[in-house]
Amino acid sequence: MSRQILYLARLCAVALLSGVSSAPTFAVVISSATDIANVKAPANDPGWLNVGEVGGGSAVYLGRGWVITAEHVSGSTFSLSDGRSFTASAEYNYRVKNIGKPASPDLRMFRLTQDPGLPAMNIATTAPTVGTQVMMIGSGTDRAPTLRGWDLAAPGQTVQWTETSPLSADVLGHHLVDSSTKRWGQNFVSNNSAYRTSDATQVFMTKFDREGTTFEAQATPGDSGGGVFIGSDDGWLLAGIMITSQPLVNQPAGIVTYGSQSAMADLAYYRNDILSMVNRPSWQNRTNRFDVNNNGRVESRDALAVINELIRRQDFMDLAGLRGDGLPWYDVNGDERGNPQDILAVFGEIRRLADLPTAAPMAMPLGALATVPEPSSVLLAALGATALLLARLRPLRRRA
Ligand SMILES: [Ca+2]
Ligand SMILES: [Ca+2]
Ligand SMILES: [Ca+2]
Repeated sequence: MSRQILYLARLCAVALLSGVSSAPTFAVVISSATDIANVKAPANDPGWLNVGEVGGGSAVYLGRGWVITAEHVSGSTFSLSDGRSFTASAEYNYRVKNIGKPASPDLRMFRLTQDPGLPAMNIATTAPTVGTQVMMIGSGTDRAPTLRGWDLAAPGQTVQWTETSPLSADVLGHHLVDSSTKRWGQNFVSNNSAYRTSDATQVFMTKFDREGTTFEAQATPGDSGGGVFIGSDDGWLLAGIMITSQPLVNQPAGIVTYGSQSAMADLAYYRNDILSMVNRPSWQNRTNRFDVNNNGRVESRDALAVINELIRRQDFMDLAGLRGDGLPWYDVNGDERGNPQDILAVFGEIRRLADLPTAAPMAMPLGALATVPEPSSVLLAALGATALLLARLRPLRRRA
């Protein structure tokens, strides 16, 4: 089954049943008869509140404003189970990359325009081994309470499914219903991390067993993007993102069966790529760090944008926080501060582009700035302004 089917099935279910269902809240299904404990944060909580909903699927808040979900889950509003919603920035979307493969995995990241004030997740550094216990949190479709059975017959090549009494059935499971609930469940890793061609994703798997963990869990439509956590000596680690389920051969839609598997993107495999984005300076232009005003060119007005903002503030800028869409990319050198170093970096790039044989600007003594030969008088004036600015801001910095 393609990875899209989970999500599409959920969309279809929502579309078909929107007239009768209450608004979908946030679900793995679990095998136990009651789930009173599973629809709220577990006592030993790996990050319950960090798992939210986006579009028709789930998503996990990573930290520094970044959220990760399955690529086939669309949507740009990240809703938390505490009732708060956050908007995704249009300027920070990222498709996670496979190592050494042209195809991209079923993982995407986006950044919020506001800080939700949630703790950062620690991502596992190695794939969980077979037998590792995991906790799965997602907002997938609920199951009906009644245990059902199916007889399997294989006339010709196609396995035929016929619903029957669970007492004599080949396969046991449940019907899925139209509602969904955010829920946590458990399982053991059943398959080691491996590249799954159908999803172009490095995954590990769990198997939904009737005699499994206390709260044996299986991903259902809507769980895509949900979090899979493992315990460690250093506390909980985010090890996977649910991307699909792997049902039995020829299994009908709308049911969940024991023996099916859930597939999770193995985040240890993608860890460096994910963290390179999370830890990236948020005010540095990813396309071209010297292009402060993002007009596609590097020119003196990029430096002037920084100069003007420093003059306006009469202080250096703290650029460690989230950046609103459309604002200039002030942090040229990526130190999460806005200061004259950013201005000098732009000038250095302008000189490099003009192919002038001068020393690196960052290494120049500040007193020499105004005397460096420049291709334009505007640039020269800007350099003078920078030197003045430096003189004005220095006492401020000493005071701070
Ligand atoms: Ca299992
Ligand atoms: Ca520019
Ligand atoms: Ca900077």
